[in-house]
Amino acid sequence: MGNEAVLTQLRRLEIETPSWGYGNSGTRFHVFPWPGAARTVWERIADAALVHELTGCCPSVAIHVPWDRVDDWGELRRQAEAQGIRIGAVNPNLFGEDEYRLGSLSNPDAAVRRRALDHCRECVEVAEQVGSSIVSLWLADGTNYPGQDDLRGRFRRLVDSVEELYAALPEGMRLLVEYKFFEPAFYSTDLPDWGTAALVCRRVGPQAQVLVDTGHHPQGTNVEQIVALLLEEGLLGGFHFNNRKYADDDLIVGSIDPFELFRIMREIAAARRDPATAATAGAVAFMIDQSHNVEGKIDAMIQSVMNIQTAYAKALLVDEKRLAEAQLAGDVLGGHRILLEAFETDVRPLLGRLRQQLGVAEDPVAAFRDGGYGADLARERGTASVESAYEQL
Ligand code: RM4
Ligand code: MN
Ligand code: MN
Repeated sequence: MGNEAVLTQLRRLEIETPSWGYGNSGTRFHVFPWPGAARTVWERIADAALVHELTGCCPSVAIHVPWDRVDDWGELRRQAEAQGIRIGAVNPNLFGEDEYRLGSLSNPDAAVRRRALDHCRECVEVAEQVGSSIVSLWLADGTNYPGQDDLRGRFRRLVDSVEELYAALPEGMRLLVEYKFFEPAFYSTDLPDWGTAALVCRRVGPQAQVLVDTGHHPQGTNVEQIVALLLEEGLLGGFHFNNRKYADDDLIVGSIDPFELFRIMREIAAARRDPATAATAGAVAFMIDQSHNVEGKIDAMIQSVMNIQTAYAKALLVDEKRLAEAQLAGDVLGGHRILLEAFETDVRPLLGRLRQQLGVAEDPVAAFRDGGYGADLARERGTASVESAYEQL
């Protein structure tokens, strides 16, 4: 693909940032408060709007309920829109209540399952009110010990619950089902992998698709192959981008393994060109799910956005025609080198042009850092003490 065509594709890339990435977060050991970090949902929306202003490519913000609960969802929508962004995926929270000790949608107790389901249905209504078309489901459900619960029984309860939730989806709204291999459950997790998530989606219907959180796989997993297979099956709904070294680290996207990010984005780029997968690939939601423990929030988010753009630019530069020829000819190293050629291309000049076209600075992180935003926010908001469970995550 030539540079102009690459620019056209890059201009279409929209990345959603998470409200929960703007507040203070930490580990179970400590939460280090960051001066000026957002304290309320209104401040989180404002920070997401600032990221959009500086990058030109983050027009929506995901919310988590009840962390971002407000009395008037219409007002939240208006506030976001007044600042140039919209509300994106609505994430029900099925792990923050005492009653979820043994799970939410697959809890052995029918009354708990019902309340979890009611909360999910409430999130569908919230999505309608804020003008969003995605409800994103991640479950902490699982068990800690062999024998704690019946594994087939848990799956059956889960599917029954998701079926009921699916029935509440209005036309055009998607349910994205996210998996994670462990944590907080340590022996079994009810949605541990893409295969299980895909099975659940297939059981309920086409408005349900899988969400791939890049940090939710065991060491060494070939994430781009998962992406390729889900695309091929029409089942890839979206991403939660972040990076990991050991577990669900939620580090800056592309910070540990930019080559993996490139390989993932290349599957997207290739699938968008293939008529068999173009529709699925074109509807994939690119979302960031990140939390910052020792670094600032806003510039880290912007860095993630830039790293995704970099990886996508390189992915678009892959010479797919020559690659297909090398593959057909059985030229193993030749095919590999075609990928490397794209990965090693310096795309900074191209991204500079993209940002010129988007009307933002060539280096949005530097624009944030040099623009005095951090100091202004710190002055305005102070250094928040860590006062809620949300900030302990
Ligand atoms: C989970 C998962 C979810 C996110 C929560 C906060 O590990 O990644 O997507 O909403 O963390
Ligand atoms: Mn996630
Ligand atoms: Mn996670």
